Amino acid sequence: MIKVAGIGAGGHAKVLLDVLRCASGFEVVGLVDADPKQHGKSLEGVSVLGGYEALDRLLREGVSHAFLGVGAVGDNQPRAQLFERFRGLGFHFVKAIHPAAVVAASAEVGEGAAIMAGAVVNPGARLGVNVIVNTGAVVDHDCVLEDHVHIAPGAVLSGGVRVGKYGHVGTGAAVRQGVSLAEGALVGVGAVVVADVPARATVAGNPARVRPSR
Ligand code: JB2
Repeated sequence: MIKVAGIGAGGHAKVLLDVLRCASGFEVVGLVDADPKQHGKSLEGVSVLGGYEALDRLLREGVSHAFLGVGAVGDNQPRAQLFERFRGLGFHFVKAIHPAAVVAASAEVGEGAAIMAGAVVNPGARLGVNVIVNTGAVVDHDCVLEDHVHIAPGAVLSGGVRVGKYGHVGTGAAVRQGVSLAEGALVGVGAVVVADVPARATVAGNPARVRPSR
């Protein structure tokens, strides 16, 4: 059993706790949360031990694996900062892959990946570190998801799509084959993306068009 600490005690952490339980081989020993109101509570039967001081203590006690349970929908920079900070302190981020996800043998999956139930990652896909492929999302063959990308539930990326660092593809969106989303692009819920998206642009609609900058 690998002992694991969880960072965050909200909705995303709740799903990840179930993924790790179903995946087996992991024992989540506790959660930490920035919000003191969460301390002393429990989530899915796992205690919220405290804030970052609790994480330091776990590390000293030999718990050197973690998962990042902060989803931060639409802005992946906070997730990236947390990931880099705690990796810098010595934590290794586990790959949380639900047994009901399909991940091709030739797909590459980076440290800290979260691949939820019903997701499909097809052959030749390459996922960087701290990537989320959320419930029922499809990442087809030869897609490249750079570090800290989040593909939200039910989104579909056709073959050869590239999503730059920090990119977010919203729930139920569809992206045509071969399209590139540059760093920090945000695709709105249900958008149909048929052309490349510039860095840090927000696109929405069908066909997706660039919206005023964030
Ligand atoms: O820097 C942090 C930090 N920032 C927020 N450090 C730690 N340790 N905890 C942090 N948090 C905590 O994460 C908040 O205090 C809060 O308890 C939790 C976030 O919970 P929430 O349910 O608001 O969001 P989420 O990120 O778990 O889930 C969102 O993203 C998922 C992908 C939701 O929108 C979900 O519906 C979605 N599926």
